[in-house]
Amino acid sequence: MNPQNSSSSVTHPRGTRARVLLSSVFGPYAQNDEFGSRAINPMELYHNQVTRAQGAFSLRMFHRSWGIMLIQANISAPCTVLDFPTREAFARELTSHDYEVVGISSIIINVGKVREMCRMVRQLSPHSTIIIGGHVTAIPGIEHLADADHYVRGEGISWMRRYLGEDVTAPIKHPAIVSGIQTRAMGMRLPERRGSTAATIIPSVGCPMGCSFCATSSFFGGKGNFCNFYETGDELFDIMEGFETSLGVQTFFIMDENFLLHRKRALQLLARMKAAGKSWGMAVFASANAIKLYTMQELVELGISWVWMGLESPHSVYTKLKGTDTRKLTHELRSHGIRVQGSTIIGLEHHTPANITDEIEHACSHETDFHQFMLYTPVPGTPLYREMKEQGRMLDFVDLADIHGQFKFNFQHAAISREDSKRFLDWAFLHDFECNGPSLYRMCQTMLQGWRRYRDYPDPRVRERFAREMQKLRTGYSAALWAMEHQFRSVNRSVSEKMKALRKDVENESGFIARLSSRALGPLLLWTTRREERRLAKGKTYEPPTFLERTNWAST
Ligand code: B12
Ligand code: SF4
Repeated sequence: MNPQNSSSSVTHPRGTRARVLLSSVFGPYAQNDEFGSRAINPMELYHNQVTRAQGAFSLRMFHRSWGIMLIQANISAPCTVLDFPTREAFARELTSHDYEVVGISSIIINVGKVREMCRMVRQLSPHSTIIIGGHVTAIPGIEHLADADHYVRGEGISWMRRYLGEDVTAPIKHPAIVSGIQTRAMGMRLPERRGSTAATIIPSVGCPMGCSFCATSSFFGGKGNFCNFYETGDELFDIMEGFETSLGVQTFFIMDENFLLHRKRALQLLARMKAAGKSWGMAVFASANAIKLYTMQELVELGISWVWMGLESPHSVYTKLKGTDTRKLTHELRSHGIRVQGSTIIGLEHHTPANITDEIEHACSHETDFHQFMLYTPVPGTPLYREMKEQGRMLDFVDLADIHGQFKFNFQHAAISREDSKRFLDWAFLHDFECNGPSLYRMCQTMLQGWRRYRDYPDPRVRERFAREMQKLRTGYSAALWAMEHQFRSVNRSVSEKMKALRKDVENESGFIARLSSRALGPLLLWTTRREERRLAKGKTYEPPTFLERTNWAST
């Protein structure tokens, strides 16, 4: 239980019989509106903050609101989750059922929507108790911005259980979560076959590293603290095995801010995987110093196929990078078939107009598979925010809806202006794309390296995993390489030549199938890519579908 939670001892008079609606904020998201939606800030992970300069090559997908899904799975009260509603759908749900409790989940930028949703609840379902949870509650004075009854800071499952008079110490049940929804790339929607998309596993929330700018860390207790839902590798193994059966998956997106930091748990999971012959793949977030706790063999045997890692400037002061040559590490990981998603902050304290381009070039020289760039952003609730506030450097006129790290500085930087911050950020994305090519191509490079290195590895689990990846390379990806190579000729000829060489390598390794697929499907993908470029140029955006899920429900 987080001590910052408001009203932590209050319980609802109907206890676990109270009907609960849990909702994320309403859409649409990827367009400018009066509630704080911004075209620049779509409800998409990659297209928002990673591949957004990659045009039709950008990887596009949505992710569900896992916080409310976890809460729903862990209360026994009748509960509805409404995810990505429209305003109309939210109003309809409020009026068509009698909810005693309405919980709204949001991050800071969407506070305008939270305010509107509270107003709607007061009007349409005046007897409901309104609870606001998630990062939005880190805003100082949130009580004056949105009219709720409770503002829940930090971990929400235990708060909700206590509020409903349920057992706070009961084990956490993990809901079955398909990680990405409606994935598209190069103008094509990928088929959503059973098991084709990873399952999300959430072992914990928060991060004990406590970097001063980090909202996730500070929201769950800051340096030295975090909330662990599953302490042991055994628990994780059982959950993963369950989803292998129910969802048909063999890959997992581990949503833990620093999964590899917990070495004992990871190695216990590895031992169970080995004993049961599990050829699973895992995408994880991990800091460079945590990755260094493992040998490459351990990482590969654990099934680590994707690492999201901070690559701050060599001159930064963050302990997560201490003593690590991140370029060497990135190169090494990729040579073992592990895709690297780098994350670089633009506008650190020591950045100036004179050194920032070198720093961005240094970041791009890592040649990661994916690269996220974010503006250095003091976010309410973080130590950095408090520090900037004390120094009188926060720009108080900036709308909260614009504090998402992809627009302009929200504070007075020592050397870089607010306008230039956006220019440097945009250039970073573009430069990475133009120098290194589409992320889809870079992934293919890494997958081939992994397969070549591990195809004869003694552990059959590892061989099987790389063989699965190679199967994708010789079919769909091979066709994508053909199309990328042709489309990229006008952007960067030398990168296009490298794509061609890679495609030839894949074909040489796989023979007829890869050649057939690149020649037959490649031109089709080139056509869909160009069609998508035209659509994007006309302003096409994508929105997630609405989900409505009820549990413990008996209709009235
Ligand atoms: C998945 C994710 C997304 C998904 C969105 C999924 C969705 N449906 O909303 C995508 C990729 C689209 C996304 C986009 C963005 N995101 Co995001 N995202 C995350 C991420 C990685 C995981 C969130 C998660 O599910 N965590 C696990 C769950 C269990 O934790 P939780 O949501 O916090 O929920 C717990 C509590 O908060 C609480 N709780 C939550 N809701 C409720 C509701 C009630 C009623 C109660 C009682 C409690 C409660 O209980 C839960 C269990 O303990 C987090 C980082 C992180 N590790 O949390 C960033 C994070 C939430 N995102 C963030 C940001 C800034 C963004 C973007 C603005 C980024 C950008 N510029 O690209 C955009 C905004 C898009 C938009 N238009 O809204 C910030 C929020 C900062 C802040 N202080 O507000 C975070 C914390 C990352 C960071 N460290 O900066 N994001
Ligand atoms: S290591 Fe990453 S998740 Fe952990 S506090 Fe630092 S920035 Fe946040």
